Amino acid sequence: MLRIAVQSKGRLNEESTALLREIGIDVDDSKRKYISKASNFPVEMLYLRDDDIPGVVANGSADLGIVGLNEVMEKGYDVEIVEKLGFGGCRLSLAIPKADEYEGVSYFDGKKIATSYPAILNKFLKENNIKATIEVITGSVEIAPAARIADAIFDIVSSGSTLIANNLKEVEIVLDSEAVLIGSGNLSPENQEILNEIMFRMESARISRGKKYMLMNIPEDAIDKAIEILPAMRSPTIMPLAAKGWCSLHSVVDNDSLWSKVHQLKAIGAEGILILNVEKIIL
Ligand code: PRT
Ligand code: ZN
Repeated sequence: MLRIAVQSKGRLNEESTALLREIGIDVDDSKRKYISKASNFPVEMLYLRDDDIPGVVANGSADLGIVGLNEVMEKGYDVEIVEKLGFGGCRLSLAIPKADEYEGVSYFDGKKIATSYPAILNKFLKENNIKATIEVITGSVEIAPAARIADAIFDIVSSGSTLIANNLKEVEIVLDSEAVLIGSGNLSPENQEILNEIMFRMESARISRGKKYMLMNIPEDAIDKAIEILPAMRSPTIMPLAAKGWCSLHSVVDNDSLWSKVHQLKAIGAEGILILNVEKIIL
């Protein structure tokens, strides 16, 4: 049984459990439960505050954890990053009052900076030889300059609208973050096998995302052009049709280029184009 720590509520909870469901692990995330077993896979979920996840993975209370890279770096525990998960994207940035001139990090010399991430900030200041005071506050960091608690802030930025609403501007990005799967690095052989299966399924889920399956009828003499338009995993599947001179062509395409491909294929004579969702791709 492999134990995975995930955030109990908050920004990462939903996508963490959705990811596990996407790879076929039946997660019961009725949020009042602290621990719950998946019904169809040998994993047990441990629901915690995100701040506690790196620690429980480091001390072996959980085998894996899903948490923001920002929390992992701040806590500084000896855990390994098994996989970047592609959601919960944000950055840890320094921001200052909008009206202030900014010509470089020396701006922060002698200043007071409010943050919930003192360890990451301290490291950045040291590396840049800046002597500033760190004021640790655990919430509403963005109000610190207006409230005269600090001159500047070091906080999570995503869209940037919180900074704008508080008359602040982002001047240095210190860390790019996203949700990561972390592990302690010493699993039993049995749990390592479970992790391998999870990684195998995650890879398949990653490849399948944003893909569509396309099939169409196409005149035989347009096949070469169609193959140029549709580079598939190896090459498109082509099957003869009962109607002479026609065949059926199947391929997988990126959602982003779907409509441009549809128009290119119609231009070379494709008809009856069907577009279907892809459930899973295993290479
Ligand atoms: O209760 P618990 O301790 O578990 O949760 P929490 O309140 O500490 O964290 P939570 O749920 O707010 O965030 C969890 C993780 O989501 C963070 O550690 C980040 O890795 C990630 N994440 C992604 C974010 C954001 N985007 C984000 N925008 N975390 C916080 N914010 C906040 C930020 O603090 C700021 O107040 O949103 C505001 C900025 O957003 P924009 O879009 O206005 O720039
Ligand atoms: Zn937290």
